[in-house]
Order: sequence, then C-alpha cells, then structure tokens
Amino acid sequence: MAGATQDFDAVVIGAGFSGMYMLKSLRDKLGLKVRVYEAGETVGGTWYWNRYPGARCDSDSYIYCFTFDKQLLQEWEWTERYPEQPEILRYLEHVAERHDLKRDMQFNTRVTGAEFDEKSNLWRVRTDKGESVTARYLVAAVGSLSHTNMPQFKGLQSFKGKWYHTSRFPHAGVDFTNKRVGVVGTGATAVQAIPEIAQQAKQLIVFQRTANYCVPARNGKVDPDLVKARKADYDGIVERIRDSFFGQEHYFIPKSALEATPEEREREFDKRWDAGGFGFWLGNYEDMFFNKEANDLCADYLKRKIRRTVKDPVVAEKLIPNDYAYGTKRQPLDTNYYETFNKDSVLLVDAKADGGIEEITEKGIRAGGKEYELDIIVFATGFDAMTGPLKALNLRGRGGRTLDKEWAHGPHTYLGISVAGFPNLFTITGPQSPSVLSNMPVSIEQHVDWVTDCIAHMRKSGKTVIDALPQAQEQWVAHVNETVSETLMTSANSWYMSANIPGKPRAFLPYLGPEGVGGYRKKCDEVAANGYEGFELK
Ligand code: NA7
Repeated sequence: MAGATQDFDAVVIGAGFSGMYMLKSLRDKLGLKVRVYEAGETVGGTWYWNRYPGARCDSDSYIYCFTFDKQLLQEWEWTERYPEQPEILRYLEHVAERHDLKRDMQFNTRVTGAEFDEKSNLWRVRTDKGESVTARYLVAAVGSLSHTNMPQFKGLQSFKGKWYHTSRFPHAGVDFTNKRVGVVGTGATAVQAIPEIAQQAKQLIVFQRTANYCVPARNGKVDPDLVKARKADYDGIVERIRDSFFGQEHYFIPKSALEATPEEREREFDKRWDAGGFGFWLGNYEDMFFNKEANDLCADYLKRKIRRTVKDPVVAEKLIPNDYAYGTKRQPLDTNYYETFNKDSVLLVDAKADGGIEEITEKGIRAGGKEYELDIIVFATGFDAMTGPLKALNLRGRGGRTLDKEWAHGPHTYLGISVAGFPNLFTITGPQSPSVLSNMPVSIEQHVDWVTDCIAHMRKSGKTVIDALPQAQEQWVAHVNETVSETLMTSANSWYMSANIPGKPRAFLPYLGPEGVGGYRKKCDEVAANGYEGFELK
C-alpha cells in the first residue's frame, strides 16, 4: 500500500454516544475529514439495538447525557428519573441533528476488517458493502456490550415457536398477549424485562442460572424544583462526576461497615434502599468491595428484603444468591421484579440444577429433566463484553498481529485506550479502562477528549504514528490486575471476569483503580502532560 492515497483523516467505527462525540470532536474542533461507519440504520448504538420491554438506563438521566453541549444540558427535559430506551434514542437523534453529524456517517454498514500498513502508516478499513478506505487514525467506538452472547443451546433450530435475543429485539416489538413465554437469564436486562413481559403473557417461565441481588430503581417523575436546581448547578455536577469514583454522584461511607452499630448500619442501608438506584451499590460502606464480612452485612439486608417480598418461601430462597459476594456482579435495578414472582402465572425454574438447560425442543425448553412448553423464548443471555466487539473487527496491527492472539490470555492494553502493535488505533472505553464500572457518558467524553488532544498534539508536532510501548502496556496490565485482586470482584463468575462465555480466558475486563474514574482521568492527563509517556511517537 506504499504511496496509498489517504481517504480520511480518521475512520470511526460505531455511531453510539462514543462515535457521535468522536466525530463531533475531530471534525468540529480539529477540522479533520472523518467517516463514521455504523451497522445500524441510524445513530444510537446500545440504544438502537436494545429494544426489549422495559429497556431503560440505570443511571439517572441528568447525568446520562453529553456534557459538552452546555446549552443542551439546559434545554433538554428528561421525562423520568431513568430514561427509557426510546427517549434516549430520541435524545441521540436530536444531538445528531443539532450538530449535523449524519452527513459524515454511513449507516447499514459493518466494518469487516482493518489492517495497519507499516509503509504508509495508514489503516485500510473494509466494510461489508465492499468498500475499502484508508485513514490515518482508526477509532473503535463499538461499545462495551454490543457483541451478543447467544449460547449454543442444543436443538434451538427445532423450536417451532418464536425466539428473540434481548439485544436484537424486533423494532415493531413483540406481542406476548396470551402466550406462554420463557425468559432465559436473570441479569440486569432480564430484571427489567421480566415484570413487563409478565404483565402481558398468559404464562411466564423464568430460567435462572444465577440469582441476583436487586435494588429498587424507584423510577418516576423528578421533582421540578430538583430539576431546576440541577440545571442551575450543572457546572458543579459535571465537575463532581468527573472527579468521582464511578462517574456518578454516589460516595462511599468513609467507614467500615463493621465499625458501625447495627442500628446505624440499618439506617444507612434503609436510606439507600429507599432512595433507590445505584447508591446501595456504589455509595455504601467503603469496605463492602474488599471485606467479605462487611460485604455479608449488605448482602444480608438484601436477602431479608427478598424474603419479605416474595410470598412463597421456596421461591424466595431460589431468588437469593448464595455463591458470590454482593456487588461483584452488575447490580440490577428493579421495578416490581421480586413482586412478579408472586403472580400465579409466573414460574421460576432453576437452570443450574440437574444439568441446567438441557436442550431446546420443538415445543419449548427441557431443563432439569422436564420439558416446559412455550410459544416464545426470550434470551436475555448478555454479551461477550468489552473484548468481544473489538475482536469482531478483525484488526491486523504491525506484522499482521491480531487481537485474538494478543489477547489469548485476556486483554492487554495501555490505559484501555490503545494496544501495543496497533498504532493509531484508539479504543473508546476499551478493556482495562473504567468503562462499564462508570457512568458511561462520563468515561466516553473523557476518552474522546483525550484522543482529540492527542491527535491535535501529533499534528502540531508533525508526528504521524503513535504506538503504546510494550513495557508500558505490561505495567498497566499488571496494575489493573493488582488493584482488582485486592477486591472481592475476582471471586465471582461475572461477565466482568469474562466468566459468562465458555472458553473465554478468565480476566477482569474493566479497570477498578484505587481512585476510580477521577484518578484514572488524572493518570491519562499526566501521561499526556509528560509528552505521551509510555507511547512511542514518530
Ligand atoms: P448478563 O448480566 O450477562 O446476564 C445474562 C444472564 O443470562 C445471566 O443471568 C446468565 O447467568 C444467563 N445465562 C447466560 N448464559 C446462559 C446459559 N447458557 N444458560 C442459562 N443462563 C445463561 O447480561 P444482561 O444483558 O442482563 O446485562 C448486561 C449488561 O447490560 C448489564 O450489566 C448492564 O450493564 C447493561 P449467569 O449469571 O452467567 O450464571
């Protein structure tokens, strides 16, 4: 490809929150020629694909949005505490229109591969539409939870009814009225979908492999005075969430749960339970993530709540987690989840005991030696998280290296934003960055701003190639693994630990640094201020 002409300064893959802001930033701040490729038919990413009943964001709407457009922060009115999928999609469409983003986006186009050419220092990017273009920079804005996990259940093709995966739900919706419906999975998605489906279905059978600890979302209209106060304080809010641990306005109780008196603990737990949302998980006693004894106190509180809500004690015990520490799997937020199991039309099946789900039959699902007849099956079985979407891009770096090979034992990145041997590639909220352990828009904006500054710096200093140094990368990997090893997170079979995909190397995927999102931001800023320390620039 020596002497190849350059079609674009940058190709961005994906038109969700990340790709939209990346385009805006590179084009409107730096004047770059950018092309965004998006597999969907419009913007939205996660919020374009995940259209299952009850799909909504678990972060509060006032912080689940772009902060770069200050005027829009003032103008946009969210209808509820947690935005529902169609509302987020409307918001993103509005942003696309307001910033004229679509003129540089090509929809219904999937990137099928990209190679870095070491002679021209350009990426050649290929799409399923037969295009092949070159670009100096390649930005993977493909999301962390976009690669569907559809387990290879024996007999699926023989099923005579209809089946859907929550992450690829039909745009027209599904009518569950008078249907016998099976839901496989009880993660955050299923916890949102199950109460909604149960309202329509004649019968709902939930196949649970692992029980979850759910906390009430407490969705609803937000008090107009609070909305007003927040709008008046947006600069302060943005500063606080950027400096915070999880990109949210939740703060640990700076004390051990073991030091608090039982009455004091109960008061603190009640406060967070009554407020609803992520506060119970992300703003609890600080040793909850480190100390099993402290963790058990939180878990016991939630177990008591389950026993109190679910009327049938046998069902209640099945819904109570018993094999991992609280908070080490993603905290689902629920609206009537446990109450749904009090309905006569809802049945909970243990999909772990007696061999779990044995097969899908013509008529339904066989589990634990019994066949359950169904008209519709909804698979809420999650994603090949974080590394899955990047591997699916079929990238080839220096010397033809692939992520499959480089990441054979788990992800190896520098700061979660770059991979040694893949020059001029940036991974927005990539593995080993805070990403899924933060309020995503905060981390997305941080990465996009960092990449924009980095490219501006390269252009100003006449550099055309940036590549992470292998030793800096290994130090980062060691740091990511060391910090998480001090927590309870590594003990769970969670998707954070890559444990949901058979054969996926066991590794912690995001970064849980000692100072969270705020500390990570400081680290990235220091790297830049020190002349992009840990990178080679040429
Ligand atoms: P999750 O959290 O990965 O949940 C998937 C669920 O499906 C979970 O209960 C799994 O059980 C279950 N599962 C997966 N494979 C199987 C098989 N083979 N048999 C039975 N059950 C299975 O995905 P979600 O979509 O709910 O949430 C993903 C993220 O999206 C969420 O965290 C938010 O950030 C948004 P397991 O627990 O693995 O035993």
